[in-house]
Amino acid sequence: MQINSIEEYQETYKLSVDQPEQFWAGIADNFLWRKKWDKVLSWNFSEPNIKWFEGAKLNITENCLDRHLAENGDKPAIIWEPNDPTKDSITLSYKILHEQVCRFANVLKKNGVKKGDRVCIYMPMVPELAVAVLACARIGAVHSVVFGGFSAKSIADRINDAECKVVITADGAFRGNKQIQLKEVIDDALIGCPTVERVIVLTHTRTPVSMLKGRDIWWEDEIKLVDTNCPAEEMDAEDLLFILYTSGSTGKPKGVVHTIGGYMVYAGYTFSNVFHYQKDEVFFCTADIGWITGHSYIVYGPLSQGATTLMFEGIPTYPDASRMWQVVEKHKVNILYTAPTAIRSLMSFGLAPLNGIDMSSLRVLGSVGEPINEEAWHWFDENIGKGECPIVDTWWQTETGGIMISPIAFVTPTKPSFATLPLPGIQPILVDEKGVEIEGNGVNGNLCIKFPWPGMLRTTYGDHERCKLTYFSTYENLYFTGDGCLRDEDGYYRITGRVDDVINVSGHRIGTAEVENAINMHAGVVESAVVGFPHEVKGQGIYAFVIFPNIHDDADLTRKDILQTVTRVIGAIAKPDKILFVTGLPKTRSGKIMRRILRKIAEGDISNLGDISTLLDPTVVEEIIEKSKK
Ligand code: 6R9
Repeated sequence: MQINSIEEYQETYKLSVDQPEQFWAGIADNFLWRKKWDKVLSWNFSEPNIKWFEGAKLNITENCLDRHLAENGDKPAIIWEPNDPTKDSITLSYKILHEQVCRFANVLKKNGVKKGDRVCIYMPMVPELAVAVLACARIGAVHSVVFGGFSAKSIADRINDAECKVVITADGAFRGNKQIQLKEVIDDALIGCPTVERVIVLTHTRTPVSMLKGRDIWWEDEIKLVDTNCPAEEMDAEDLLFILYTSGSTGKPKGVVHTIGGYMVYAGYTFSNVFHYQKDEVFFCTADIGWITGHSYIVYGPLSQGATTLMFEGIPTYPDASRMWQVVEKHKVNILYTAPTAIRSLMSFGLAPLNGIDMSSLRVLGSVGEPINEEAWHWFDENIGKGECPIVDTWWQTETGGIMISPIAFVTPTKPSFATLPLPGIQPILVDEKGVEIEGNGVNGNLCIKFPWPGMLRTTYGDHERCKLTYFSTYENLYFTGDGCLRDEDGYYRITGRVDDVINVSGHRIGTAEVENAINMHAGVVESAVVGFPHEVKGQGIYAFVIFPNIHDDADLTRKDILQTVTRVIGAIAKPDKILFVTGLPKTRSGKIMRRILRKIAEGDISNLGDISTLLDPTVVEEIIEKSKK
């Protein structure tokens, strides 16, 4: 299923558009099915109702584990590199990983988890996280992984939305020189989560934790009570595999739902092709499994292809700025898939951290999560790839399940900051505000997709209407991505960023409304408006304009207090970089905040604020500008 030349790409692309069902059936044939499908695809984007490989039966863990055992049982499936470089790394062969997954799946069963039940996973980046994810899939439970940086309240909201029965966590997590008390956060979260019956706790940091009788049990104790024999549950292709929450332009995060068959085919196909993965190579994706990139390209994509996937617990700058490169050297990484924010942050340390490090094993480099600026692209290319490794700038989303627009390594000629061309099966179109297609090249528009692909979301958990409204109602019969996009003279795509009220901070999506809600919960705050602004390392930073009439004495302390509240409500990742206290916000006569103006001010571009005559009170703009200069 690998494409090896640009001609082959063009032929494959044509087939995938002319005969999508035939094309995807051919790709799906490379996977293990207990029973093949009756129908490849049925769909409409109006409800939406999307079904791939209907009637097929499978278990994704048989694709990720069992099918590799005969020939590759001893091959490393997961290599784990700990936060602390003086500690040993761990390698799990396919055989061992299979055993651990089966064993832990039996633990879940013993604790009452059944097919279809939802399980929340809040864990550090340790091999047991992958084991927990796969164990859920083994028995047909639906996992909902929550990133370790979210607050108790965010976790509680997610647990309640999905009505999770079990939580899997650890005592704590190491992140650089910090420790995160995961179990404590879970304890706080569970005060308001009536559906949770069990909490399974892995020992990792050995920090003291409270264990509630009748609810909390230790991972290490439980696995001793079960054996490693756990036949995989037979699942329908359209059964739920997982829920992953993501921010949108409205207040509450949505539970994006992916189903088993289509997601598996899409994650596996895109992994194999985009990175041109070769047998025995080591693939290193630096994302956290708490995000979609980790789901698709640490766990499911690589394992479905029998690849060796490297899991890194730490951060690129701990104990120093050479750490990521040392990990590449130590494990002879062949493919490195990381984020522009990491590149920019490491770039700022200059070339010294690269001294004496042998990264000649590298063959392919990848970027994901946000637009990569040309400077970072060239730095990555010259200093890490030595001009010899193709860079695949992969555009995709939580909702798309896998990479959508991207070069194929060694096939597609790259161009800095361009995601280049759609993968086979992906039909992008650009539309104007009214939804009219913008044809031809050298044009800008809102990026939509006009035909289904197997990895696409099926619904938003518990609220199908929301899925319809968010993605399928802006433009009729199109999936709307929320991104703006340029198609240049060569027909190459460059993603220009979100066109909705979502800020992309270090590759993480944060809804402005979510941050505003959190700020507004702070005592004394009357109102707030949040926008993004260009940030050297993070890509975008968060700028908050806050009305707080009675700051008694210390405005700086009040700022810090507000940051505390945001950390409590959402998590540290949503903390504003700047807070400006103002007495009014620019509003239209109908009461809508004009973010366009605030965005300009946050960017420091006040020369051209556009038409402000429709404002209720244009003088507030002057006040904000004056204050922003201080
Ligand atoms: C995979 C992932 C999705 C949003 C997406 C877009 C931005 C992702 C990008 C990119 C430019 C790239 N984005 N990859 N922008 N170039 N290569 O990141 O999923 O967390 O859901 O974010 O990220 O704005 O809409 P997710």
